Amino acid sequence: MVRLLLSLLPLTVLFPAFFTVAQDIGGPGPVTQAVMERGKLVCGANAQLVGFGAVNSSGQYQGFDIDICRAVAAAVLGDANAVAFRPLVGTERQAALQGGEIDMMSRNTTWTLSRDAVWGAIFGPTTFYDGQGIGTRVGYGISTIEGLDGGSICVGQGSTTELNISDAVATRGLEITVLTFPDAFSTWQAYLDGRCDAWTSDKSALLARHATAPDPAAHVLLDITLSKEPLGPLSPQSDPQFAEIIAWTVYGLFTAEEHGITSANVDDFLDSDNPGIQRLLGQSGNASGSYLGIANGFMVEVIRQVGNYGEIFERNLGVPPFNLERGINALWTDGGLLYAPPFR
Ligand SMILES: N[C@@H](CCC(=O)N[C@@H](CS)C(=O)NCC(=O)O)C(=O)O
Repeated sequence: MVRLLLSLLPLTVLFPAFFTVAQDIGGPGPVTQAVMERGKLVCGANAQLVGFGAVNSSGQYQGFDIDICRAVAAAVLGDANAVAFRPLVGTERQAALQGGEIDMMSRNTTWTLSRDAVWGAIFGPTTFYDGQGIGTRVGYGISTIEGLDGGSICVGQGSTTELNISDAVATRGLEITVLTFPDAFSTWQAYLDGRCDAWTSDKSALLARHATAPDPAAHVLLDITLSKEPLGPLSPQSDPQFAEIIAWTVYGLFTAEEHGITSANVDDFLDSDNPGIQRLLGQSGNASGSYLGIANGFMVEVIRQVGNYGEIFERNLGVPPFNLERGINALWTDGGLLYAPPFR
């Protein structure tokens, strides 16, 4: 063995780049393999939340979470359009993941202990740091959660939201009737129909719904955050290698923004002499995707076809009618929480 290694030594000296690239993690896991054979990624998505995941007027899925699915398809298959979206309401998520109906999910889904353990999920990096809020009509004159005492609040079933609002009401000793609905659309509709004095969800969802309401200025968020809601992609525990691909695709989106690499200028960076950029893009013999069993330059296709994190955020959420601020979803270098480990 030692003799064999010694005899290989001159080769590693002569061709270090080859040996770096060849150190991959082995064959693809079962989910990656299925995606590759099918030539399509099946991504569980929201079809009802404009800005994050919704079907647009031309019948295409569009939104921040949708672009995360597309980025993973570009990473694994080299084609951001090779995605079949599977619409999921909140209560369908666990079964879709456990039944193998989807390869991954990117659908305003909060990372929690029980979802890790009971759903059998591996959560990827958080793509949107959120918190639960309460929305109400300006005309109702309610400005605090205590102002809802004796009233009612609408909430969607099968969500962290449903659990958090019960805690928030109980710990404050309030008498608020919590009305639950099977999906996001019926929850919002019930509130609009005046069946509840307020409604509660992730703040991003409240803002997105208010912004696209017939009368956006008629709705307001109370100045309260009831919980932490780290939203991000997830995949089945059966394939940790696929989970690594999702994780490093998201980290690659953060890192591309850090370096100022965009869909418009990525080609200018292919011969960059910055070693960090070479590693991100898998250029100059540096290993990148080969560690994950996918194309070494996977991030080139991801950035070229989908853009960096900042582009994804701005295109879907930074524009009217949402005009969302980056807030804590800024890069760590700008005082936010987005921080990727090194591509090395
Ligand atoms: N992030 C939360 C909530 C996700 C969610 O989809 N909530 C639905 C109810 S099931 C909702 O009402 N969303 C607001 C909307 O889409 O307007 C979770 O993972 O449970």
